[in-house]
Amino acid sequence: MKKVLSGIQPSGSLTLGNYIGAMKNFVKLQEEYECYFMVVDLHAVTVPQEPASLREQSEAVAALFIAAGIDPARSNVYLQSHVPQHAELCWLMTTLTSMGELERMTQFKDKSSGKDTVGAGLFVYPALMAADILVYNADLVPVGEDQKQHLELTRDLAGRFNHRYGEFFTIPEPYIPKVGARIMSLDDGTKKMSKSNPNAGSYIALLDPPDVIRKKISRATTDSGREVVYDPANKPEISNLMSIYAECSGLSLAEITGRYEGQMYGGFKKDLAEVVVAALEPLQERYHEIRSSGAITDILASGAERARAVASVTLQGVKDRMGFLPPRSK
Ligand code: ATP
Ligand code: LTN
Repeated sequence: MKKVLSGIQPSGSLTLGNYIGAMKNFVKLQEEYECYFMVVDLHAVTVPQEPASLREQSEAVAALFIAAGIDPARSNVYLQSHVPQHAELCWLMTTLTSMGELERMTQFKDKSSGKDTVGAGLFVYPALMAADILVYNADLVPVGEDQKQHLELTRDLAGRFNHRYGEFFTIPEPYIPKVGARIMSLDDGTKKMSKSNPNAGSYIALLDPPDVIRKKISRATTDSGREVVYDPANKPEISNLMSIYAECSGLSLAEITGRYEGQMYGGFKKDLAEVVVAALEPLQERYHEIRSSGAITDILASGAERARAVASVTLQGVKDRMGFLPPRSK
């Protein structure tokens, strides 16, 4: 069975961007693949995290995976830090990665710009992501558009290892949705919606109550003009809202354009708010059930156990090929 792997950082409250760009595809792919879905807590600490909120968000993200429809009996759901092989393989991967490659990563440039000090972990972040993927020999990696560059580096590193030490790693393919791969911020149609944006009005969190969702959508900035037409190059803001509508309702962009022909933004936004509220309602209900049941602890324990079994075999293979002596008992 082919393998799928992906991860989401517990660096804030998950947004509609995370859901549309990544999680929706996790749910779809679990039908046909052996799946590994991680809460990437080691990645989250590449920028400062408050310990109590890291603990809370790690469990919340895992519960949202399940609430979104990931079946823990079928897919492995776990925390990255519970599988130490990720960090160990990351170290080996950094030895294959050049400084120049890491300097070219746009996520690093965005997250480090304007900061007085930047942790080295933020710089080597892509080597950890490569280790995450390669340690299971994943075939497919469902992510949003912003992760494409990291995936390309992962493919290069896998190829480099194979070339130097002999065929070993599977070269993974990205799996990026056609619509919704880059949901934009509600306050700025040129920036991606992001859970770590300090302005909570810029994103819709999956756990936002209905009235908060309505308020955020009514305040979302829209392009000048009044027609509801999909034109991302010239009208990024209304086009973004239309993508959200399409992804939450199941209607196509053409159907939405037809439905709102000749109408103004106001009515469209009101309907959009109801479409989003209805799409998130069942997910929110399941989330609260899962959290109060306490089932997450066991789900994470068995997910990590299965993941460690696979990851340790790959890591041993890497170390053998690189020339590390195996530990021997006396
Ligand atoms: P942060 O702001 O803390 O960097 P983030 O909101 O960008 O976080 P990640 O944990 O980095 O979220 O991303 C998890 C997954 O969600 C990735 O596959 C990423 O590509 C996808 N994703 C994140 N934001 C969006 C977005 N605005 N549109 C589509 N997909 C997204
Ligand atoms: N860098 C990703 C999160 C991530 C990931 C992964 C995604 C960490 N490891 C492995 C896919 C596969 C991000 O979304 N910021």
